[in-house]
Amino acid sequence: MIKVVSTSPFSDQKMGTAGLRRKSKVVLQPGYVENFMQSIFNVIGNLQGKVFVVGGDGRYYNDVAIQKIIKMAAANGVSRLIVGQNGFISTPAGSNIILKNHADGGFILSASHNPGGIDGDFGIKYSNHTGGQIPSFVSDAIYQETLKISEYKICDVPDVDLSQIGHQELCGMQIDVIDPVNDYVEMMEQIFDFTAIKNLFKSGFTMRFDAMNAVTGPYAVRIFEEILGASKGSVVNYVPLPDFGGLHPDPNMVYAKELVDFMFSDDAADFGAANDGDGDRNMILGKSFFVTPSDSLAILTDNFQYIPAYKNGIYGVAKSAATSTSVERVAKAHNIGYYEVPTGWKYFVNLMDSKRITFCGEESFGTGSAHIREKDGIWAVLFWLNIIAATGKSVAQITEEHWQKYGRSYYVRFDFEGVDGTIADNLMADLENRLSALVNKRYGDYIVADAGAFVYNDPVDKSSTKNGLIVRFADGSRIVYRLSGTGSSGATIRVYIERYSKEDIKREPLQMLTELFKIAMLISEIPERTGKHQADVVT
Ligand code: G16
Repeated sequence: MIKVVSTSPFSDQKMGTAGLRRKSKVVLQPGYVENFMQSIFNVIGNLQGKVFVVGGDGRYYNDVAIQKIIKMAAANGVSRLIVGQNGFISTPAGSNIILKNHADGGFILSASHNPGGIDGDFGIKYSNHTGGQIPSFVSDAIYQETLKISEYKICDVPDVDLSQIGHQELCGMQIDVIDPVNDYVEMMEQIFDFTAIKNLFKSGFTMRFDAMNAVTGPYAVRIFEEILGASKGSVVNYVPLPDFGGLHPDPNMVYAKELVDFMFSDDAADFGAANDGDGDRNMILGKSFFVTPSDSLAILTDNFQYIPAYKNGIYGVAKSAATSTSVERVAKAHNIGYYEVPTGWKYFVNLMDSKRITFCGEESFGTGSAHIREKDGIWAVLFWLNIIAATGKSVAQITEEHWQKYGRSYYVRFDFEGVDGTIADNLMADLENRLSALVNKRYGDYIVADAGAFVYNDPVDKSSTKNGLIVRFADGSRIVYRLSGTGSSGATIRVYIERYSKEDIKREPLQMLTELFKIAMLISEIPERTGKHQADVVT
């Protein structure tokens, strides 16, 4: 039943920040998924005895791609696959299933926060036995393999029924279809004080969780409504749809508009939150109040003592270089380790495995801990609920008290989307060349203290990664420039701007950053080179 099919390479199967992401129509090309998967299997090598986890966020083509992967895994000699019922598994739940089952890795079919549907994006995230996504040297090897692949193996059998939980066999491979929500709920119950959160809801506390028609709907309904007692209807957009109901499942102030409008209205709930397509990102809101992901990481870290799983102490904390420096001040105050890594959750994995850090987070709406090796949207929401339950304070109170204690990093990210790839590459290369000459230069009130590329030397595997350019000013303000690695067409230039204030903590971020934005444009020549004077997305 094993068929060997001849194929020719695609030249564009290089993984980005988190796996392979392409337009759905690109992935639909005959052999596209097959070539990519066979390249992975070839790089892994001997698959006898190996166990993998497979699932996805339910987006368009999830159902087709998962059948291909199952049949190819069987043909390539994989011993066992653990598959989410109906092909669904969120990214954090997948990481947990890999770790819990000591699996050799897993495949989550998702383009994360990118829109889905035939005109949207599709993607494949590949994790190894750590439960985290593979390091760059492995993805580089896979890319090389995709460039020379000439055949793939597939079991020539009808589709597997993934609707029923249980065991089955395919071409000598065992398939276990599981309810992916169960294990995840069990893990959350072990981390947080569910009794305190139940009492919070009993006292009349209200929340709205927007699952954005994506994978976390069933997890959120089970946890927030059925177990913790949030009133029915607290979770909205909870049915995962192949095109996310036309939503752009990116939980930020722009794309989670429905939730943001509600939370800034007179009818707002006490607490609001959203997750993205595959459930690893989160956004936290209070009544007419938004918490930046950078502040959220700092606040969670500062309040670890309220959480049963962390109350006895935490290792250090890490953030991506582009994330604001809020958490650095918390790390100093608690005298714990502090690390800055390139953008990409995979860079946290070694730090977690070597017990250097417990918490980590990124400006891109990702927060998580060493309970798994991916960022975790629902975990972050539960963490906030647990702090609120323990302190009796609102989201705004908790955040404002944090600023009073530590000062505030005003922080905004500006995205310039759909830029021609060559223009973006040249812009970054030229900017890098110019940076050292900027040191000591004055721009209005700001003097450049230091400027250069961000280079990370991993303390565990000793690899070195260059990612983004940083301009630091004498007052601690920063401008970071990066090219996004998660888009599926054109280039996106991200400009992250931060300004710290110890006392002046209640101002409008955009107002506080007006001058720095002008400086950022001047230094980078973005308007002249791209024709864009304003960012397409501001978060
Ligand atoms: C992925 C990575 C994150 C990264 C984000 C943004 O998230 O896992 O570590 O911060 O992309 O990357 P970029 O700025 O390169 O677009 P996700 O949720 O998309 O898998």
